[in-house]
Amino acid sequence: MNLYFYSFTIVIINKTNPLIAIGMKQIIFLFIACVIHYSLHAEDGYRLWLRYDKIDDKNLLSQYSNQISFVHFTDSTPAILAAKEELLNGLEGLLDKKIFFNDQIQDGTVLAGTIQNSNIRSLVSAGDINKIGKEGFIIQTADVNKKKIIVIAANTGIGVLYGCFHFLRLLQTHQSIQQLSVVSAPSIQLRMLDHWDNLNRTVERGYAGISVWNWQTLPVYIDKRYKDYARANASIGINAVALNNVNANATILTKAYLLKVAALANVFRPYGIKVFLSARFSAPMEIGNLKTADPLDPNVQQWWKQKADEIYTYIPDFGGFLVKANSEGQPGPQNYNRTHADGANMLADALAPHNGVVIWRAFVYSNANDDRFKQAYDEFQPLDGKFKNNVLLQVKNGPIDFQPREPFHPLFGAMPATPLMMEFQLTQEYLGFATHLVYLAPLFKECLDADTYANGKGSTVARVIDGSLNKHVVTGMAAVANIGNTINWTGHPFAQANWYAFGRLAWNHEVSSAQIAEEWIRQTFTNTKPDVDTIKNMMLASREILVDYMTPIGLHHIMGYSHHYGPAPWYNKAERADWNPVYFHKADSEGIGFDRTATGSNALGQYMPEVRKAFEDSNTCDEKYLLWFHHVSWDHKMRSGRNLWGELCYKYYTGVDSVRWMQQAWNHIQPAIDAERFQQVKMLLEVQYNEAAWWRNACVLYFQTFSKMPLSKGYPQPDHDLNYYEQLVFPYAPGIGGNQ
Ligand code: GCV
Repeated sequence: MNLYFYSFTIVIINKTNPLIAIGMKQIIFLFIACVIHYSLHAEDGYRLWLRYDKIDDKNLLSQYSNQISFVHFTDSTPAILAAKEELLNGLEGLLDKKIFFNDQIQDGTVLAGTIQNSNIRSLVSAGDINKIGKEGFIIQTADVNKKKIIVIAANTGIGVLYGCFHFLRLLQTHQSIQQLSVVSAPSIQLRMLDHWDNLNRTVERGYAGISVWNWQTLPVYIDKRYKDYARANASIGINAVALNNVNANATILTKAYLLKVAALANVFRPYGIKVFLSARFSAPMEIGNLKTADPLDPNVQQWWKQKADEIYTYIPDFGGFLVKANSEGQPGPQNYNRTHADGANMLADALAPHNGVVIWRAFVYSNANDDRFKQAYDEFQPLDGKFKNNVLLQVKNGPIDFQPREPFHPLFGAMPATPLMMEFQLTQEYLGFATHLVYLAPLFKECLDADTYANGKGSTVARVIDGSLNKHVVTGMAAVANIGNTINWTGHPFAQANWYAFGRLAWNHEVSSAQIAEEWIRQTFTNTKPDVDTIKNMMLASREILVDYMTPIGLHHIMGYSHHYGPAPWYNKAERADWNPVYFHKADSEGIGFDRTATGSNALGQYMPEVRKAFEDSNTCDEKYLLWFHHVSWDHKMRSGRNLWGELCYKYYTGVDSVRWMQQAWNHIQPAIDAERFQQVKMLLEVQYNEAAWWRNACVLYFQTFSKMPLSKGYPQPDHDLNYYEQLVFPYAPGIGGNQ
């Protein structure tokens, strides 16, 4: 349309004044060239990290091109066909040339297939084959009759698919492929996204549009997004997905919806992704006409068995149920004076004949306890060993609720006879929604690398959940998805990095945050080293920056009530005390923080002695966690030499200044970034800056009413008084909330 419009304009100008027209013509052509240039380079972010544009480094391109001309796949199972399509598209895009299928092995062949093929088997070592299990892969260079080839081998079609994605990643990130010897296998079995998507397409705590699942048009209409979603997940090894919100609606278990679920499962299957459903515990009453959902009632048990049998007729590889029970108003076994184990085991029995699993959530808390921190441990730890062996207990990374910083959950390491599954959150419920640039890999790693000391030093959380500490065979890591139907899937272009990082860490929790960031940047934005470094530095610093301007020194849960938008440390009107920010920070004229030592709630007593020891003394406790565990006086001396009040202000002000630094860094690399995403991120950083300043101003003014101390010299006074911040209301706050 643009082109048509401008050529039409030229004709008019030429007719009216030929002299002006020559100069004008040039200007207009220049303009058109710019329009074309812009539209060619416009990036809406839809392709995520799977961008297969021509490699812009000429030498590298010719090296790769010399090494790759043909692909040869040995099988044609659905997974292999998916691998073939991806590899072909990827190679043709990256190398900007036609790639041919070839049955003969020639120089420049990429030979991909399972070890059932004798050619493949003869090229890889038995030792490597044993290491890779069902989903791993081998990529290596080989000489076959003097022909130089690249082999992608696996025990299964899914392994081959993962290998192809890995191989493409090597090219996308400009790695050498001259001497390849990659042997890779996942360290965790279930690598899962949990969608908090409702059947009406709202997404609880979702900030990236409405749900990608269009229940109305399923099962007939298969949106292109479903396949692209599966491709993206497979590219990072995600192999399981819970489609619906854990605050579940039983309707998902009716036949009409199960057929829709089956249609999605059919799209995901070639990509190695199993479908799970969040099951509402009271479903037998709501859609089964039973009078009870008591897990020990034979009719209830029978109902779930029949329901499971029915599901498997539509979805033969159905993964199982994810359950939130007796938490935030959801029904559960405790409604009938039964335990979580009674509830989980009933569902486990129904799924066992089909090899399905139950993922039972440990996110429970109550107002009755003196400290919400302790509830999950108190309820679940005594049940260790009482669950059937197809039950996993899904535990949030920290004891409260996905805060910007939490100590690791005390259940990790405390239930050796039960497989514990990690639950992270990608959707940034407490970390600035999809508006703030926050790279979450450092948060995930902080938890995974924490030492529980359960079996002595080195008993990290990662080793609890990968099963190696207690020899569990069923293992899992889940994350609450940050995906919606917005064009770039996640709202903030950088939020894609969190989806990516989660998948990569679930595959291999030993990879560093920096390496994952670098891979993602190279695939998503640029391969130019200084620009990669600039973006990487921003990403690696971003989480700490957010902690500084939101909840420094161990503050937590001081955000707006219910919608969780912005600061509200003053809030004390919730119907339950443990939903009030004041419950968590406990600021008074003496000081601030939650005493969780033996003189307080003694939540610290839930950790092993070594961990307890590291936290229990306010003078030696890592200051990042100080106010998590101690009520500290305003003039408590910090390691910096400042008193606590001074340090709190320092953190809030530094956090906001650091967002300015991120803005400058981003502006600096403008030439390296396509116009569309550059502008998007630039605008979002400005919103982030404003919101960071809002957090700082509101928190500093509020806490000052207790400390009664002045701001240090040089810190600008907040723009408004405390009353202004307290009166702000947000009818537009996004992310349909839960109940608190
Ligand atoms: C799905 C927090 C969130 C709720 C969420 C809950 C959970 O409380 O605010 O929206 O509900 O966690 O994890 O179950």
